[in-house]
Amino acid sequence: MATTVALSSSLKHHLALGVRIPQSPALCRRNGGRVSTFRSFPVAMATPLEVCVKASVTTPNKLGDCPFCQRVLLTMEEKHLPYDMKLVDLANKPEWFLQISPEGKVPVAKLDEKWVPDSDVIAQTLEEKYPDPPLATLPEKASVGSKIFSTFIGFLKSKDPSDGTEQALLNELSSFNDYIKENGPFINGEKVSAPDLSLAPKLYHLEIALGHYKKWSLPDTLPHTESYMKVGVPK
Ligand SMILES: N[C@@H](CCC(=O)N[C@@H](CS)C(=O)NCC(=O)O)C(=O)O
Repeated sequence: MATTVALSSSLKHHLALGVRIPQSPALCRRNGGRVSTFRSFPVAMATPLEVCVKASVTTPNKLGDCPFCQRVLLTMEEKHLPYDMKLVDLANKPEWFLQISPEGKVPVAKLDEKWVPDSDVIAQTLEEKYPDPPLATLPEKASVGSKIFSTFIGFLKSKDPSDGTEQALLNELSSFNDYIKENGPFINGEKVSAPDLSLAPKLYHLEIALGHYKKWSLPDTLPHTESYMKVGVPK
């Protein structure tokens, strides 16, 4: 399944393997604190899309742990769009960045000569401007798994083991498990779609953060969620 491999490869590169984007060294240039990276794709696009994303706090010149940025990059990858990635140190935001993102948030992408914030808006705009391959789903599918991230953050921040936050997360993961069992392997069935590109990076963060801070792991009772979490490529 070509798309499966593409998502797997993208996620591995972005998330698991030190977040490198497949690139030609000749196309990677560094200027000041910025790293500009773009891939060459066989698309009729003169200039790569510019996108500001979070820089790693531990490794210089690497993509950081922002699932919203990763969603935008994955969307560009799935749509075979060349992009020019600017890594932003969120602990020390440069002036050029604050001018294009007054709220100081990433991701921000330059679309039609305008800097556009927010991964929801960027993904939607990319879908409208570059409809091929289509990634949109029916509205009822677009919201599948959409409460997992907020319940994960609730549990992560919780200091009281009996406050119900773990159970709230388990309920969402369990609903997702049932959904994927019936409808998978991806949210829209056989093919990757926009909600997968939003959810997969968040599940990756969930696994790493809860494993590290709470010594928590997904229960064996959720095998479909687990296989989906294996870089978004269900077995
Ligand atoms: N709703 C926004 C959320 C973006 C967001 O919260 N980004 C975080 C990084 S993961 C950020 O830029 N935070 C600003 C900061 O840390 O100073 C989206 O979907 O793009």
